[in-house]
Amino acid sequence: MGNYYQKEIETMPQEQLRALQDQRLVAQVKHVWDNVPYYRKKMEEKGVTPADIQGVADLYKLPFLSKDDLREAYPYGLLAVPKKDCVRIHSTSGTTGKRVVAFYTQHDIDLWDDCCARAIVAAGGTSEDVCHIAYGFGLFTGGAGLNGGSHKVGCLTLPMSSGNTDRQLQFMEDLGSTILCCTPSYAAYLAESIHERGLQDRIHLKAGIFGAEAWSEDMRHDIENKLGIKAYDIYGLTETSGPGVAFECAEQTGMHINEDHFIAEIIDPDTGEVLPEGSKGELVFTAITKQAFPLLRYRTRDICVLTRKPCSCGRTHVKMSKPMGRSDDMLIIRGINVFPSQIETVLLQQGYTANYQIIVDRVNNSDTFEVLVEMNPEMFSDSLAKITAAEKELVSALKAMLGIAAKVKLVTPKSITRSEGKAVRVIDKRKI
Ligand code: DLL
Repeated sequence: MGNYYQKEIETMPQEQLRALQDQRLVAQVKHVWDNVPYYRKKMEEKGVTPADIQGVADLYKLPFLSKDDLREAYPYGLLAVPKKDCVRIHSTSGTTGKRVVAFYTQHDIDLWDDCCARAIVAAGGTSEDVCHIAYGFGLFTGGAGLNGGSHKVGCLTLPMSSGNTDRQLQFMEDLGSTILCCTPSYAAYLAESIHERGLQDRIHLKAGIFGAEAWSEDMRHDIENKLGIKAYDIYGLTETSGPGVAFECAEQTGMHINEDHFIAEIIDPDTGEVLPEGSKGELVFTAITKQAFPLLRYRTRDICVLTRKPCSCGRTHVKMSKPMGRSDDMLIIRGINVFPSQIETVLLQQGYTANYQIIVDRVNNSDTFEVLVEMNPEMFSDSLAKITAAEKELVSALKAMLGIAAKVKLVTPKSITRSEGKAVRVIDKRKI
């Protein structure tokens, strides 16, 4: 069965796993009740106390947490340990520009690294491998998470970060990278660059661990064929530590959720009702081992399906499908989370109206991102140079808010079609 990392836990019989979750959940609810007044108040409002939670079967009694709670409690309101016990912060964009901030103790980092190590091992990684990490390093969790996991597996780790394709390819060739970790769109771009430069014979990759954004089976096959590798999906979100909440094994029919650390539920996004296994709905996570930022019943807004069908790899942990969409309006463009409301905030701050349209497409496996903005009537007679300068200003303001570059086009007033119902702010042409 290959080289298993933490095999005992990953192949634990389901009843035993459930008992472990029961015990960890009870302790976690107490920890949160004792240390997070914000969540305690939510529990009190729902008339629930820790005594009501004896195990996973009682989970439904707890209140949900959402991105709005994170915004309300920003920055320290959900912290469950003294600040002095935290060693790291990661962050991602929030709904109106306020960032989501996640905190980690050293123990949290250690468990997170374990989760990422499992993903690397499931992709065939061993201490013989050279693990090339081209996810961004910094506030984004991708680089740090896979870096920690790679160390645990004992791979020779290359913390490349993203960008600078020439250097990526040079190191990949010179150092003999065997596992590539990055977003699927960057993997596709690297694959194309390798072909354009005729480097196929000098690259020795065998596997890729790609996630942080949606990617189709077609895209998987394209990357696999171009790079001569097996491409594995990996899932996670900043709020639950980062990548490694779930990962694919060689069967490639969904991602095993690390159930010793996270309890997964599927709910109806409209009513909040818990749905039976196999139903399509919103994924909700309860973190049962995290110390610093232990979110209970956190609504991910990702729509997917869970299955407990036995897997040929021997792992017993539940599998989630690839996310099939979102129950909110968040877009993921080149791996970055973008909310239309953030764009609106920038436009209003800069004196424009809220008449805009976001056009996203995928050309040559890379996302394009354009924002059409109606100019104000007084700008209509401005010179081309003045309009170009205004567009440039908007490009920088949007970049500062979103952390990603958009193409901005100022269009004539009233030229963006008005809708009779909800405004059509986003045209997403990507087929994923
Ligand atoms: O994207 C963490 C991550 C880094 C995952 C590297 C995998 C690899 P956030 O920036 O907080 O965290 O974005 C989380 O990204 O709710 C999903 O909507 C989406 N997402 C993450 N992984 C996948 C995936 C990281 N494999 C949000 N497929 C999540 C589709 C994904 N969507």
